Amino acid sequence: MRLLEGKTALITGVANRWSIATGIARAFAAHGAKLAFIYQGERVKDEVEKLAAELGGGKAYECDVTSDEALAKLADDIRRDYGTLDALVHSIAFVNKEDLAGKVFKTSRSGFALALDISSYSLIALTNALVDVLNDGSSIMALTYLGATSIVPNYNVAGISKAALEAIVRYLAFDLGDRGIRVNAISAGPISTASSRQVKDFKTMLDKVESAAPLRRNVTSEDVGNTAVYLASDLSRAITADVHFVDSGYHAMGMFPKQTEP
Ligand code: 0WD
Repeated sequence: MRLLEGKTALITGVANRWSIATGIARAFAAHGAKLAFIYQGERVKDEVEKLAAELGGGKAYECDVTSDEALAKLADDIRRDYGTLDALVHSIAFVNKEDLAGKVFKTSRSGFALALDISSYSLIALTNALVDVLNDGSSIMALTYLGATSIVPNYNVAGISKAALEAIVRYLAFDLGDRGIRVNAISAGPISTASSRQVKDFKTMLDKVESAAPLRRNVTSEDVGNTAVYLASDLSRAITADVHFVDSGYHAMGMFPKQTEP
C-alpha cells in the first residue's frame, strides 16, 4: 500500500547519500509522495539535484535557513511550482566541532547562538515561512536525539539545541492544531553521517546501542524513513506534539544487565 499518494513533501537536510533526510526522501518516494528539496549551498547542490532527479524529478531550491530572505523566496517558489505542501521534514543541525567535545561550560556565546539558530530556531523560521503553503492536516516533523533529555557525553550543546527543538515541536503543535496540522519529532539512534561523525567518540555511541539496546542493533536511515512515512501519512492523523524514538529501544533502558553492559 502506498501511503503518501497525492501528497507533496518538502525535504530539508540532504547533504549526501548518508544523510538521514536521504533515507526519508527515498521512503517518501517509494510511498508515492511528490518531493521538493532545499540545499544549503553550492557544496551540496549536485548531490541534492541528483537525488531529486532520481526520486521523481522534484525541484531543489537553494535555501540557507539562517536567512529570512531565502526562506521568503522558498515559500514563493513552492507556491509557484507546487501550490501547496502536505509535509515538511526538518533534518538540519549544525554545531561548531570544538563544541562537540569537552566541557559544556566552555561553550562560547557565539557557538551557542549558532547551534541554536541553525538546529532549533530554523524549525520556527521554516514553519513561519511555509505556514500558508501547508495544507490543513499537514505533517511537520523534526529530527532529534536522546541527548535532548539525557546526558550524552560530548553531544553537549547539540543536546541543548535538541531540547529547545523538542519544546518548539510541542508549541508549534499547539499553534497549528486548530488546522489539523501535526508536529512531531523523531528521535533517531546514532547513525554514521557527516554531522554525527563530528561528535567526539561517535563510534562508541554506535557500539553501546548495539550491545545494550533491546533490539541489539543500530538503526538505519531507512528505519527512520519508514517512521517518517507513517508520520506524514493519514495513519497518524491523531498523533501530534510527541517525540517518537527510532533507536532500537535504547532510550528506555534504565539499567544495563551485566551481559549487555554498554
Ligand atoms: O546519528 C545521527 N546522525 C543523528 C542525527 C541521530 C539523531 C538525530 N540526528 C539529526 C541531526 O541532529 C539533524 O537534525 O538528524 C538531522 C540530520 O542529520 P544527519 O543526516 O546526521 O546529518 P547531515 O547528513 O550532515 O545533514 C544535516 C544537514 C547539513 O549537512 P552538512 O553535512 O552539509 O552540514 O543539515 C543541512 C546541511 O545540508 N544544513 C542546513 N541546511 C540549510 N541551511 C544548514 C543551513 N544553515 N546547516 C546545515
